[in-house]
Amino acid sequence: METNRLSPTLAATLNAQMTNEAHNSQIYLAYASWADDKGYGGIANFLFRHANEERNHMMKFLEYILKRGAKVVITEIPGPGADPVSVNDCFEKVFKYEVENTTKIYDIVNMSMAEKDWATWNFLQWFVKEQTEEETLALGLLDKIKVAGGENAKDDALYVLDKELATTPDDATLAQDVTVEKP
Ligand code: OFO
Repeated sequence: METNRLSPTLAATLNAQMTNEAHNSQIYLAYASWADDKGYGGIANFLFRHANEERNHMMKFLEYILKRGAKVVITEIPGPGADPVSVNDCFEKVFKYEVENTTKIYDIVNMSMAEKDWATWNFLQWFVKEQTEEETLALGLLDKIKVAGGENAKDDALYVLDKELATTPDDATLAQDVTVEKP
């Protein structure tokens, strides 16, 4: 009896996305280690927390594939690439990777819609929202570093930014959660 509820194409794509999320976790881990090595403990703390988030995303894909009766395929995880060259470069890269991941999620949403696999479509909506949040967060970080002077940010501005990031929450407020009283 056939118990697999995912098409071969979707199963392969969801497996690839699972590895992608693990790859993103490696990137955050590498950038966090770079930041810590440079003396930015607050930025490192923020990035280490995000490495965990990406790892959680990986687990969500893994569980979903299993729960739909398909096979999970664990492969090697690609390396994170070169270290950032500055705090500004670090945040620009974080934003770029988040946008790239959003595009990947949207592609799978399109595939699930084309297949009329509404369970997968529904599962992916969590990630659509999550990516909106993460892009908002990354954009907020880019704004902060821009205000601090971007590539030319001075040590005292970076010191303040570093302190702030140690306690910056993991989640950004989404536009749909804003009210007149709480803009
Ligand atoms: Fe997995 O959330 Fe961003 O990339």
